[in-house]
Amino acid sequence: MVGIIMGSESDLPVMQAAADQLTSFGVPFEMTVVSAHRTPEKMLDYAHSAVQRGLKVIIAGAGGAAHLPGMVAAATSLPVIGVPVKSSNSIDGWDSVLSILQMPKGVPVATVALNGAANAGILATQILAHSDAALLAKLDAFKADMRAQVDRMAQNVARKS
Ligand code: RP5
Repeated sequence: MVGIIMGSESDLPVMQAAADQLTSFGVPFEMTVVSAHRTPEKMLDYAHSAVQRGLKVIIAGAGGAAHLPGMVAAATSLPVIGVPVKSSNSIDGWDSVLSILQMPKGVPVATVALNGAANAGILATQILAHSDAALLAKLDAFKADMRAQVDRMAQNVARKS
């Protein structure tokens, strides 16, 4: 239901977190490498065939001059979540953040934090959950877990002070 694409295999250590998050919610996904600059035709084929292949959301990660998320968003009407990757060819990550974030009006990319692939997995699940009550319940449980973690941290801090 979710397509995870990245500009290079070198993005995998970051992008794996999106896959892990989807796995934890039981959301089916596919994951592959598609490069906007090195395989532009493959990128367009991927975007154009996404709906027929049953995808509902695309997560796209890339580093440096990161055109993959924006160009995929230009070629499909599915929601695209962009993950800026701090890659070896990145100056400091801002290049990737800004090239994914600053899309022109009409072609949005829901941009998460630098290397924030886990949030991309959560956001994709939230998009799918609006029409899936079981998935919404899993997200509610996930948020309850986070609340419990913070409660435990508060108790630890109170004990130490
Ligand atoms: C981008 O260039 C990729 O998304 C990756 O983040 C970066 C470096 O790619 P490699 O040189 O490691 O293939 O297109």
